[in-house]
Amino acid sequence: MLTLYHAPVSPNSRRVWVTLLEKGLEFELVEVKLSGEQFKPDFLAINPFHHIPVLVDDGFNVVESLAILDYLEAKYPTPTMLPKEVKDLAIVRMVQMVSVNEFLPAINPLVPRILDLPGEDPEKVEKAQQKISTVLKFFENLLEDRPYFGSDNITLADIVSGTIIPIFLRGGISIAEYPKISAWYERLMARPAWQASEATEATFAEFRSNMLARMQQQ
Ligand SMILES: N[C@@H](CCC(=O)N[C@@H](CS)C(=O)NCC(=O)O)C(=O)O
Repeated sequence: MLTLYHAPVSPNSRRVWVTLLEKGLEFELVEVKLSGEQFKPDFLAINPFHHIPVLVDDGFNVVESLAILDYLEAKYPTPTMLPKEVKDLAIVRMVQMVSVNEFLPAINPLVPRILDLPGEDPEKVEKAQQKISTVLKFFENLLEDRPYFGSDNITLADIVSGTIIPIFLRGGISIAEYPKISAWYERLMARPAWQASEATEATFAEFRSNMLARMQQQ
C-alpha cells in the first residue's frame, strides 16, 4: 500500500500527488498540517528533516520529492514518464532541476503578495521576477514544437515545473507572452489528475493564517 504524506498548497508534494494520479495508482493521502505536525515524533520517525512529501510503500519510507518520482517511475513504469532518447531525457532532467533550483526558490520574495501579507521587499521582488522570466524563456525554447517536455506524452518534467506555475499566477506573474508555455499549461490544466489535486481557496486561507501566526511569533 502506498501512503503519501502531503500538504495541499505545497508544490513539492503536489508533484508526487499528480504523478500517483497520472500513473493511475491506488494510494492513501495523509495531510500533514505544517503549523507543527511535521515536528511530532511520529512524523519525524518517517522524515527526520520534518518535510513533506514522504511516500511510504509497505513500510519503506522515501523522502525528497525527486527521489520519490524516480521510485514511482522505476516501480510502476507504465505509463512511462521518462523518455528513453538521450536528448529528450536530458531535457526532462534539465527542466526538473531548473524547476527546483531556480524556479521554485524565486517564490520566496513573492509570498507576501501571493498570500496578501505585509513585508514585501520591492528589490527582491524585481530580482525574482527577472529570474522567473529567464526560466520561462528557457522552458519556452525547450518545449520546441512538442506538447510536453521531451515527449509527446506527459513526463516528470511537466509535473515538476507545471505544479509550480499556479502559485506564480497567484503572485501576479503572467505567462501570456510565452505562447508555447501558455498552451502547454492549458493542456496540463485540462487533465483530470491536475484538476483533482488543485489547492482550494480554503487551503490557501489556512496556509496564510499559519504564515501570519509564524510572523507574529518572530
Ligand atoms: N527538497 C525537499 C523539499 C521539501 C520541502 O521543503 N517541503 C516543505 C513544504 S513545501 C516542508 O515540508 N516544510 C515544513 C518544514 O520544513 O518544517 C523535497 O523536494 O521533497
